Amino acid sequence: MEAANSSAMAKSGDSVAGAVTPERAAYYEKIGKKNLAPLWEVLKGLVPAEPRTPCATAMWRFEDVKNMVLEAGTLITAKEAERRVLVFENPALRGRSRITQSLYAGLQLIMPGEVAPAHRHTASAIRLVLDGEGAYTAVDGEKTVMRRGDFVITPNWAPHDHGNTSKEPMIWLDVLDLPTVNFFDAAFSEHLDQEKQSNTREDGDSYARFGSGVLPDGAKVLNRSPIINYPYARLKPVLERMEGAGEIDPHHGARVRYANPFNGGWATPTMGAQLAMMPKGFKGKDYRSTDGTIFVCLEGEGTTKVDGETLEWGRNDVFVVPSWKRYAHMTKNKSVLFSISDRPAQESLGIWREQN
Ligand code: 1HN
Repeated sequence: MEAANSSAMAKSGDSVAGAVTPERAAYYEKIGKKNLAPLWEVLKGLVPAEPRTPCATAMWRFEDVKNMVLEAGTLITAKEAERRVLVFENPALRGRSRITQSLYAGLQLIMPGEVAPAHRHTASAIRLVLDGEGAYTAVDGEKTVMRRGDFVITPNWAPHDHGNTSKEPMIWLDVLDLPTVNFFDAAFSEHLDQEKQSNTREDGDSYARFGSGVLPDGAKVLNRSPIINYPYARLKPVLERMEGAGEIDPHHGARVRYANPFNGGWATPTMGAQLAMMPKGFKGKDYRSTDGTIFVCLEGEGTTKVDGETLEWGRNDVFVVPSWKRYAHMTKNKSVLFSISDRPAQESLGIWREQN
């Protein structure tokens, strides 16, 4: 097998070694039987001169996906499904439950009165609320009611359950580092005895304690944010302030990072999220970085040019820009774009790069 793969790689132009002569082929066949393979036939593919992602640029319009996930609401309950989610599958990575090589993303629906039972897993999750208002998530004994635009964190191994006590369906984007955790073969999960966690902390406790410019004395320093919910209502005025003051990055607009208050770093060690406001008529400069990035339009309308392809986005549309593809945003109206990627993981490995 190894020998056959090596010759296929050679044909695709990854060989540094020239032709696979009959003598070499026979040799590859012989060593292949001992689970050995010649590095020189695959070296170029293993150490490309620059990133060559198999991931494709892709976009999902909320108008389409909303109706499809609502239809799932007539076919299966949240309890039966455990989580009723449509997975955003990168069109070039179908069947692998991922939107980029390292990240999973999906659209979750919870209908009025439903409960998504308590469980925990080693993958970290974030949620960005897109539609509806008033469902809650409970994380580690703290319940938080979610509103549109809220950014909610479920740290790794934290027990979590969701419920919808409102009268409307609630839809949010989930992003998890599942492909990353599974890549390391480090995944565990379990169900909790109680379907719904009992409250051990007051609602809003983590934001009050850690999101107010102080840190409680003696708080244990964590490598991820202790804040469960970063409410959009608190963040939008920050963007307005920056934009109003002209603090507008030529590529990204007026942008903030969802920060870990302990160290100013990213909210989770594997996934980093940002929120950017761009004025009407913004013409962003070209940018690229090694973190394939998921974008969500929270407000406004615009276009993003990715390697010559133009994506047109509006409210709640989701799109993905693969690693190292050049992109530039332009807006028709004042817009707010959420983005998330594996940048913290890459930074901790010292491999993240950007080019302005
Ligand atoms: C999960 O726990 C949630 O808690 C959503 O809402 C999506 C996808 C795979 C594995 C666990 C949730 C998930 C998930």
